[in-house]
Amino acid sequence: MTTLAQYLNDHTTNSALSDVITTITDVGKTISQLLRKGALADILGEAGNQNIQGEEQKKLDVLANDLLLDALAQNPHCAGVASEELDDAIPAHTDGSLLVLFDPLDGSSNIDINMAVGTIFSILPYQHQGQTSENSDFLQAGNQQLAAGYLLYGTSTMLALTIADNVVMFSLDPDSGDYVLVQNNVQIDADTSEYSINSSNYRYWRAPMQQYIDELIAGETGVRGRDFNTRWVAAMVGDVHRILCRGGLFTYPFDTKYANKAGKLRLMYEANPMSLLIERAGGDATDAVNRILDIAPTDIHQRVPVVLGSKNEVNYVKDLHLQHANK
Ligand code: AFP
Repeated sequence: MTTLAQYLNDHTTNSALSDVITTITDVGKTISQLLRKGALADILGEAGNQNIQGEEQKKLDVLANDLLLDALAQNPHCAGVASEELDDAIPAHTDGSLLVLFDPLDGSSNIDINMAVGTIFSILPYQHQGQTSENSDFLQAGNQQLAAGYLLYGTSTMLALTIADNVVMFSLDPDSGDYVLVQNNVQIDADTSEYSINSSNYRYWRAPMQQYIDELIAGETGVRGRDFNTRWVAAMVGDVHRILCRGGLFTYPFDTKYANKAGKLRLMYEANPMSLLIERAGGDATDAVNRILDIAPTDIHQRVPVVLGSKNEVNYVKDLHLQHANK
């Protein structure tokens, strides 16, 4: 049995990185315990305010956010923290070497119905040690991430993590309180017959995405010549976890539903960390055409269309978009 502590000890010489990952995953244990108690811990329901994205916050969004902020503020390696729930990044220790970004509680609409939710995190290097960190320090492309991962609070609590080139999964043992390695070197098949999309937005998509989904629905009667199946967890953590386990394609594409949103997902808190996991597991992650990890961010809260998962399927979507662009 390899615990997370042993794994970090064996796989990175960056003790600051290990320490920050430990801080985040320790908070994950607390969030997991709160979720197990559910209504009994008075954590369900609305918080009564909105976040920077204009979204209603749940009590657990606020609680998970505060728990992570408090813990990371005490970690001397953390130079600053940016959260999906905060207007601006918060500076921490000027001597810290790391910046942490997180979505404290992904899949908020699942909280009150006892379905899977998660915490997503991304860790970047801090370039200006000795100075107070600012929003602009976080504006690094996803390919600069030193580590990324998520905690999935499902039927069991799992941690998916990538440091160096490897993607690994741990299960939280509720008896010992340890994260125990359950899968090393996670790899995704290049082909799949499973896809995830919120089809209720169909009329807001661009033509190539509509064509793609039409082809999948036509199945063996259409150009793809085989049937496809749909799954939608409504928490990206859940959908990405399924893809890491058995392949698939996940997309939250560009849509025109809201004028100011290029799709729904956040580049820094959702798309980048998930893209690093998926790419390192042998998949691809694009905004339909371009590699997500190479996007130069201009705003810590910017949104990006996301198409990720099994390589051949992601490339199929890309080809359709390029064909339409060249018409
Ligand atoms: P929250 O960030 O509000 O928890 O939303 C979750 C999410 O960003 C992502 O995890 C899901 O895939 C997606 O939203 C679900 O969106 P729809 O409600 O539009 O299906």
